[in-house]
Amino acid sequence: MTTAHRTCPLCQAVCGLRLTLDDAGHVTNVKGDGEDPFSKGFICPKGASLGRIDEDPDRLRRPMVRTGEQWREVSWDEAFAEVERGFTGVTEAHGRDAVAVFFGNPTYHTMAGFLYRMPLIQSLNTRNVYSSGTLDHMPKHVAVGHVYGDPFAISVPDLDRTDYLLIIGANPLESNGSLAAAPDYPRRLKELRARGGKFVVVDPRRTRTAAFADDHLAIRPGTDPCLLLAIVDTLLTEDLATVTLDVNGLGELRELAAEFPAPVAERICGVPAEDIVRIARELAAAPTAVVYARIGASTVEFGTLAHWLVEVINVLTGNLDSTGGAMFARPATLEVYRTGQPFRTGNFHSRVRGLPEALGELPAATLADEIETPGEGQIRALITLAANPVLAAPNGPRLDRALEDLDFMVCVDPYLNETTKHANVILPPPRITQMPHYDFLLSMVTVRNYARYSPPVLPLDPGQRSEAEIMGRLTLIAAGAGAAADPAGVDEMIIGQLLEGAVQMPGSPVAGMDPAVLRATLEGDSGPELLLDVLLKFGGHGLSLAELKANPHGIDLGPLEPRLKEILCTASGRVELAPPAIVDDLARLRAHLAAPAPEVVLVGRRQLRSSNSWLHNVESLVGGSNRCTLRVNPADVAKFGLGDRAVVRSARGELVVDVETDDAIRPGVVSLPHGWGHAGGRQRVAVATSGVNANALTDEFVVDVPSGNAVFNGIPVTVSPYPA
Ligand SMILES: Nc1nc2c(c(=O)[nH]1)N[C@H]1C(S)=C(S)[C@@H](COP(=O)(O)OP(=O)(O)OC[C@H]3O[C@@H](n4cnc5c(=O)[nH]c(N)nc54)[C@H](O)[C@@H]3O)O[C@H]1N2
Ligand SMILES: Nc1nc2c(c(=O)[nH]1)N[C@H]1C(S)=C(S)[C@@H](COP(=O)(O)OP(=O)(O)OC[C@H]3O[C@@H](n4cnc5c(=O)[nH]c(N)nc54)[C@H](O)[C@@H]3O)O[C@H]1N2
Ligand code: SF4
Ligand SMILES: [Mo]
Repeated sequence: MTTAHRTCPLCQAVCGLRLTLDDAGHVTNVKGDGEDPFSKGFICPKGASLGRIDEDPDRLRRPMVRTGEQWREVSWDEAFAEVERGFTGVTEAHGRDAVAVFFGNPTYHTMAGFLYRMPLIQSLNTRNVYSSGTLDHMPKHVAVGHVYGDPFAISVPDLDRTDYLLIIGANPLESNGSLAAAPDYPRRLKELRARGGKFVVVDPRRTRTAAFADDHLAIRPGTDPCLLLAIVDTLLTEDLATVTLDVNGLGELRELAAEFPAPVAERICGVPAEDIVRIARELAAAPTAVVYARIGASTVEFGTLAHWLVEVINVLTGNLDSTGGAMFARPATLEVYRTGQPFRTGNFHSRVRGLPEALGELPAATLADEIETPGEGQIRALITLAANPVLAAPNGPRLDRALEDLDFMVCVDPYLNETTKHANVILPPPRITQMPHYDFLLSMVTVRNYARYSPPVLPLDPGQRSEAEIMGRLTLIAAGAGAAADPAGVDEMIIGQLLEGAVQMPGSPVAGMDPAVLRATLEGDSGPELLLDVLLKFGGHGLSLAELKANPHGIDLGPLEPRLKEILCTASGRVELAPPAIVDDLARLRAHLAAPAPEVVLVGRRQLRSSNSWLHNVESLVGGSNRCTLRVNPADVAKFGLGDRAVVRSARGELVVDVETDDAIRPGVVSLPHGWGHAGGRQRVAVATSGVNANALTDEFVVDVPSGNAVFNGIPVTVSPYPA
């Protein structure tokens, strides 16, 4: 029996886990790591199932190649040679833009997903870069990009010190938090209360988080910008604002907000005006307060407007970059993603729908258009890395058909599932316990500064390839270096670039030094470890890999501290409260509000034991409360005469669903979780679960225009009994 410690990679809470393994290397027990200074022993049912997830017999262990309907296992060399053939065939015949790449959610949780993303994109040299970013948080990047100049100026609620937390469209008691990494939300929210604080939830459903809150406003989906504008209007007309930062646009903001006083917002949002005014006054009066918004205010038609207004309110109440308010974490690794240049979108546009690029990506909502529409630049090949867009992207069934028509597809994924079944080659990464782990991206959004490195618990099997090597080889193939080139060359190239940048940076502690001398001081047993070492050494806390290895439970790096001055990079040097690129989108909101509101709208929900589309193959995580059902208010069940099942129709599709009566949901709103409807793959448990693909109802033609983000909440639908 051995004990190993590692960070759980399954969600954004970054919990430390303590694994017990038997002599054969099987995980026999998983507990929260009580010695982790951040998670202090917290664990959820997914973390507790890590062993079952890791040893799932349906996980692919060797590369797979498909001929027609037939799959066969092949050697790694054969697989990479096949990838090279497919890739060069397409680029030689149709050019670089004919190859698209799609980075899915788990790439935010793996070292390889962070370290090799840019090298792969650069060597692909295609405009067709897609990710789950445009299914999730692109509105946040675009909003903060325009307000602070830096699209990575992502603040988090200073959860452990705030006196007042307004949560908009997030359900951290089930999701365990998002873009605000905070293991054990329940404890942290209890502590907020215990110190005399208060928290309020805005959500069309009385979620577990809302039920636990002091106050719950059951808003009509998609209308948050109006509620937030009414809060801004109250703050400004009642003279409650305390702006402590240098800002532009206050006058314009006052005029814009005046269009949406609380009584107007009441009619649009279905939230009483006096509640809106009270919340505004409470936000202003609390010693410290913070507004925090997630999916329910992001994957909506006006997600960028909502996220802009969240920033505006945090600035107006004097809580941005201030203790107990919205603060920026200081990660331990070098923040390579910050360019210091003012942000803009639309550096290029998508070919078919003319949608603007954001952060170098095109919207996932237009991927099917780009595959199906003939002409110069049509996508003929696709590389997916940890992505299941058939279940995750709007109008998934259309993508399912479009993927069928590709000339070549390669997937880096442990499963043969709804998306990867279309691949010509599947390259499986190792098991979780065989991977090193460091949260490069999540440490940008921790509610306390914190660092933890987890070396692999188990070695690779003979001949197996690490995810870093897989991505390194894809990078080399795309660069034309061939399937046999040594991927260590990619690591050395990145290390060289980082060291070169560091010695050239004025004021850097290593300015003017010889990169080769610095290279010799780096330590690490693999490419990712060497890269982590260099990023730590030039990072904000001056750490090293050796120090992290000496502290296997993680290192607490202290409470968040103000740092907007370092991050702010607008052209004006001020916080832009009314950036034209965002304010212009209010015209679209006005036009939307002028049309009649639909009688019923669909929203999603996250489930404690799911992780988007990929944990439904583990028996302990499905069944019981974790089912794919349509939640309907009893008044609507009666109104539409529903029985156990119902037909839900939208502009894009229709589904027959199991109905669950739920008085916690607002009348006129129905909720269906995503990531279900498993079909056509080799995940035996998942395929046997009932459930439907919620994204058969979502509409790829409706997006949040400034960010191109997909819309999953507030979808107009009709609901009728089944059978009729
Ligand atoms: N257990 C579990 N945890 C997860 C995941 C998972 O699948 N399962 N997924 C992970 C991922 S990828 C992410 S991005 C995060 C997301 O983390 P969260 O955003 O906290 O998760 P959701 O449950 O999607 O919460 C969105 C809430 O918004 C509400 N809502 C819907 N429409 C509106 C609206 O128009 N306005 C308002 N105000 N609210 C609305 C929904 O009812 C829902 O309760 O969770 C992560 N964690
Ligand atoms: N209707 C609706 N749709 C939604 C949402 C919603 O709320 N409602 N939420 C959206 C959001 S926020 C997100 S983030 C997306 C998520 O959607 P995706 O980005 O597609 O992510 P997942 O469904 O989590 O899993 C993607 C794939 O990663 C594979 N995988 C798991 N671990 C690893 C690994 O270590 N390495 C590799 N290479 N692969 C791995 C899995 O087998 C799976 O095939 O869904 C979006 N879709
Ligand atoms: S809350 Fe998230 S990080 Fe923590 S154990 Fe559960 S899945 Fe893992
Ligand atoms: Mo997400």
